[in-house]
Amino acid sequence: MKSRRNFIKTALVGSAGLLTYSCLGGSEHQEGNPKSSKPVTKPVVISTWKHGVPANQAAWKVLINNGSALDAVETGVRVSESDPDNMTVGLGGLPDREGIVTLDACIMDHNNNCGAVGFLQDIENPISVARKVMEDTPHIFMVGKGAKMFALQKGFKETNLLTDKAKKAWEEWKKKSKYKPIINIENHDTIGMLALDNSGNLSGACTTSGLAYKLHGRVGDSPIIGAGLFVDNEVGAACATGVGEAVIRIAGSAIVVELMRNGRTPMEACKEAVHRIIKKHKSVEGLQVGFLALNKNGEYGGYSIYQGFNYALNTKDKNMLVDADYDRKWQ
Ligand code: SD4
Repeated sequence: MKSRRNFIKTALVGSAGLLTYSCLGGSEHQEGNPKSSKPVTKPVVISTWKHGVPANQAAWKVLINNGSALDAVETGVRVSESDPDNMTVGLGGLPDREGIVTLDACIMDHNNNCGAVGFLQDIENPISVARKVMEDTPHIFMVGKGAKMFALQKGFKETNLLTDKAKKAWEEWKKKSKYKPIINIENHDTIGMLALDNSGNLSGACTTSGLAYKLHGRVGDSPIIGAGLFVDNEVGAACATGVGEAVIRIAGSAIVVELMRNGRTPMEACKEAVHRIIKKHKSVEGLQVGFLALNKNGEYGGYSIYQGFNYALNTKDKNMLVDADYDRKWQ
């Protein structure tokens, strides 16, 4: 929680889009969104939120060693999944209202191969289970007990994902049991990662513990191909973060990719998808959604309903946290 609060503070201070991130080796500063209009040098990796920074670093090592985008995104998001201090992904994720941590994840490669797991319990790295579903089964999406059984058969070990810190937060929440997600503070640190490798291939991964204190059994957009993540190697890739129900309603990530296919830049595509969400809801009060996109030329962009969404970016000459553009301020 503490690190997220710090992030909120940073995001607020950086309201004009100026953001400094000292851990980024070189403390780069970036004003606003570097809407790249020219192709950038391969490889490129982008991922949602500040925890994307260490995740990108792991992915980058794979990419600069000529590894595949697929290996890069899996390696990258595993960092967030295994970080007990990240309270919305993997180990240490906030539980549902019954106190049970349930995880959702999906992965997609440059050949439209994809794998996903939903409502998975007791397994620290759901993204790797999703990859096994993709590579070792004729299926795409496995959920619940079956997904866990499959993971155990594949050699994943059973882990208690509910850390003391998350348990305490849940016990505190139970006192009032009020279900009101607070935008940019709770519930919005899913990691979605998109990469373009040296061979020019795109892949993506998305993993989350979902909305904190959700109803037991609820699954959001993150493991749904076309909603939380979509990759089309001819065009580009996109992923989403925020309130999953809103993303699913417009097939968010698939729409972003289609908009890029029709000529939009990644940022324009994300913006248009966000506007579609706004249009389809009577009110978006308290409803945060952010999209991130990367096209075949290595151009990238992000856009969110509310201010505060940011993403980590690595290219050969950039290593930074970028404030995404947004439709409105949230305070
Ligand atoms: C969900 N989209 O389960 C996820 C939550 C999220 O950052 O993105 N958190 O709806």
